[in-house]
Amino acid sequence: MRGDPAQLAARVQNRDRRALAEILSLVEQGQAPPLPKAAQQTGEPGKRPHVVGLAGSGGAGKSTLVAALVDHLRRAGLTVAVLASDPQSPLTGGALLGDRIRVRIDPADDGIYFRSLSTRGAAGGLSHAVGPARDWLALWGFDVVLVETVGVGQDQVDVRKVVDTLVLLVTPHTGDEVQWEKAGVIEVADIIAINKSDLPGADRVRHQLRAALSLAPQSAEVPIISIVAATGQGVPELWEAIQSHAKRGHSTF
Ligand SMILES: Nc1nc2c(ncn2[C@@H]2O[C@H](COP(=O)(O)OP(=O)(O)O)[C@@H](O)[C@H]2O)c(=O)[nH]1
Ligand SMILES: [Mg+2]
Repeated sequence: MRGDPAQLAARVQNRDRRALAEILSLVEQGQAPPLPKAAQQTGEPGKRPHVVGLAGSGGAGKSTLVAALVDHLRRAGLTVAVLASDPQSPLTGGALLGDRIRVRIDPADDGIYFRSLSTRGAAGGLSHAVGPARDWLALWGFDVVLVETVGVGQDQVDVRKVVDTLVLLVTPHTGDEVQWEKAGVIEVADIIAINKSDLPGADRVRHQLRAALSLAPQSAEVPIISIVAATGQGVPELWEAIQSHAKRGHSTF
């Protein structure tokens, strides 16, 4: 039966992409069944994916970073699912990313799954879908789940609750500085990535961020990593920082 949790679970476990698409449509509608008990028991314990949130203003380079991270992680032999609030898939390099991006992802690669979730303007947006989606993606056996969230503000704070590691993307020259503090955004970031570090102003932003972070005792140790998502520069270092964060056990669920 379509939508039957036990059958869906069996199919997802057998890595049936259509079953995964079906379950994520239910997630999108807020109607995802909980993972059946039997599926929970057969799932490998400890094989939970590392859920990484990528937050930042529109145009900060989140989709570009998704593509660069996926490329890096696939080379490392890790499987990756992407949940995005941006319908533009970074993996197929559509009009938005166009020719600018050097990283190319093989659309036929079975170790990648991309899904954009419409959030229907609900408060909390994508963050409400991540929790239910995570269990099903774990059942499939993904190593990493990347969550791309749009905008700055409350939604990011909510996303903090459903990801293991939250990376905040900032860029030089965006005038974001004021907003970070207003929205309380830097306080919820585990790692800050300064993207577009190929552009002037990256050092200035780094100093401003360091100064702002030093005011909050819990944020003084937050790593600031300079990256150029468009070329993949700094992406291995960013992944190192994400892994170190996970190893320190800063998991929220
Ligand atoms: N110069 C420069 N441009 C970048 C870099 N990363 C992304 N971009 C560009 O920034 C724009 C927005 O990127 P996108 O990934 O769509 O941002 P998103 O809205 O946060 O998902 C695109 O034109 C990208 O090509 C970078 O490292 N350097
Ligand atoms: Mg995007």
